[in-house]
Amino acid sequence: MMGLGSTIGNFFSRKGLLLSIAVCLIAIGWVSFYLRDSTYFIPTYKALDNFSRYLPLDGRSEDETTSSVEQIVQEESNVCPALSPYLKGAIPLSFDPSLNLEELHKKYPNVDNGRYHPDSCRAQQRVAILIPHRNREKHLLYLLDNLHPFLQRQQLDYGIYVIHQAGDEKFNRAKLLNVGYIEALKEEKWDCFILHDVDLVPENDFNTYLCDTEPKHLVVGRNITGYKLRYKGYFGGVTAMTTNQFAKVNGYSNNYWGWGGEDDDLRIRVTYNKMMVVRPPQEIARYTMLFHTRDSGNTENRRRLELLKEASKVWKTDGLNSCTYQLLSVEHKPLYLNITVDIGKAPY
Ligand code: UDH
Ligand code: MN
Repeated sequence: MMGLGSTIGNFFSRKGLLLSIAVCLIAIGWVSFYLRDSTYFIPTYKALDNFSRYLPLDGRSEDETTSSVEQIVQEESNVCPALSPYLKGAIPLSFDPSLNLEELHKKYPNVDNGRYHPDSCRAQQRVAILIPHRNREKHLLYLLDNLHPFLQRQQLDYGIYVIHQAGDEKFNRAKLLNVGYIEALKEEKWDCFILHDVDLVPENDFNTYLCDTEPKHLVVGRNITGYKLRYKGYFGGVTAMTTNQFAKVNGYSNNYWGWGGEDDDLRIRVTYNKMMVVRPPQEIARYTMLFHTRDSGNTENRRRLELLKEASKVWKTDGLNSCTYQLLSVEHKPLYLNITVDIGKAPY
């Protein structure tokens, strides 16, 4: 009897052990799947895919480059550090209601046509900041007033582009950003694009406006929502993608007219192309959102769920390669380059 009892006991304890192992494995799998998305990622800025800046042929003739290896070595060693020594962390932001563009220009005389690069070192990447815009002049002033010193403290080689939608048609944030990408690349060999809402002001300059090996989402928290991520897959507001990452996903869809969905669509494109979304730590990726109500030309897009369902099927033919528009003007303002564009009419 004793023998049978212990055999049964063994059987149950072995079964129990197997069961607990299985439960543990499921739990580990679940936790790691969850963490994969929400892992806060400290950037390395290594192994980036398109950093022409490092190539000796950049901007020079072949003769000049082959002539001086020493010169190249010297320039390579002068690359700006991943973390600039001028960073200050979270300092008070500046919102001066009496500010106008002229005064702002005087405040930042070192910016030329929206462009700046550090004198003392060679920036790691060339970064274009794209801001979709219509009828938010005050927000634009506030953003520029905070962004220029912020980017300069980060020792970035950058250019700011404002892509202005002409006319009164429904707003299309995503298509404007596609236009910005295409037009900016006609002007400069940018390595990295920051897709930036006009009303989000970064609070902490450790939130570096450089691209990473994976698409980077920079807005973990906003003041108005207690600095919590809006939802797990949120990819809107401010996003950093290398020139190649953005090209790989064919940019944004051009078909989201009105508010909502275009950022989720981009996120689907990113995951469909086997890339991951990374985010800086929560304490750093903090933004102040400038107050606004819903703009009249940007009513909620009720088609967005329908469009999102099709995203993984249509991304190859709807995006950068199908972005048609009429360029109305390109103005070199002192603190930014303004692109005014007719992007057509919403079909719904
Ligand atoms: N944008 C404009 N002009 C517009 C509409 C949008 O410049 O008329 C740009 C701007 O860069 C803006 C971005 O598109 O930051 C995103 O649009 P949004 O700021 O309207 O989107 P958000 O999700 O707000 O911040 C949605 C409506 C909020 C209603 C608040 C009521 N509680
Ligand atoms: Mn907003």
